[in-house]
Amino acid sequence: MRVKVVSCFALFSLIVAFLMPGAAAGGWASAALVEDPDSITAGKPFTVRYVVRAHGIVGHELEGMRTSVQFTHRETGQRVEAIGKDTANPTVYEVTATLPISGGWKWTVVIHNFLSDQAIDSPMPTLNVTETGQPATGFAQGSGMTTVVTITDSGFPPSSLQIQAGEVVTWVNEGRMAHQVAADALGFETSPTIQPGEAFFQTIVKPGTYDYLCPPHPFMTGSIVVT
Ligand SMILES: [Cu+2]
Repeated sequence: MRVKVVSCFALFSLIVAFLMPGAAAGGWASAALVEDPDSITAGKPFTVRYVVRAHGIVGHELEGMRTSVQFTHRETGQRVEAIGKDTANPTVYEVTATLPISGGWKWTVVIHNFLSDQAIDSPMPTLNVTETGQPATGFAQGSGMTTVVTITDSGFPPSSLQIQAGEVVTWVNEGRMAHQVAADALGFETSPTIQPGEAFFQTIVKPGTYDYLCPPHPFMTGSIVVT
C-alpha cells in the first residue's frame, strides 16, 4: 500500500512538472542574452540584447514583451534602470545604458506580464565594469536610462552617487511618509511633495559635487557627484 502511495505521488509530480515546466525554470518567462556583452567601461554607453522565453524553453521566444532592466552596483547599491527596446528581430530586445562607476554590477531583466500587473525578475550574470581614463560626458538622450535613488523615511540610499553630466536621476519614494528633494545647486527647484509610491526625476547637467536634503526632514541628506 505504501509503495502505491509513493508511486502515485511520483506520477503526480511528473505530470505537474510536465504541465508547468516554468516551475522548474523559475517562472512563466525568463530572459537570455543573445551574446555576451563586450567589455564594459565606466561612463561609456553599451548595448546588450536578450530574448524572452516562455518558461525558459529554447524555441519559445516571446514577441512584443514589455521589459526593463535594473543594474545595481554591488558595493554602493547605486541603481541604474533602462527601458527595453524592440529591435528589427521581433523576438530580440535591447537596452542601451551607461554604468557610471567601475566594479561589479548585478542586473536583472524585468519582464512585464501583459495579462496582469505581475512582473518577473530574470537575473543575469554580473557585469564587470572597468575603470576609464577619460569619462565620457555625453549621454544618449531619450535612451530611457535613469539612476535611481530610493527615498526611505530615514534617508536617500545610496546617499552618495556618481553620475555623468546630462543623466537623469529618479527619486522613488518607498517610504510611508511624503518627502521632498531640495537641491538648488543642482539647478532645479525644490521638488513637489513626493507621496509614497511616487517618483521625482531631474536631468542633472552641471558638473560638480552637490548636497541635497528633504526639507520636512532635514536629517535626510544625500550628495551627487556629477562628472
Ligand atoms: Cu522627508
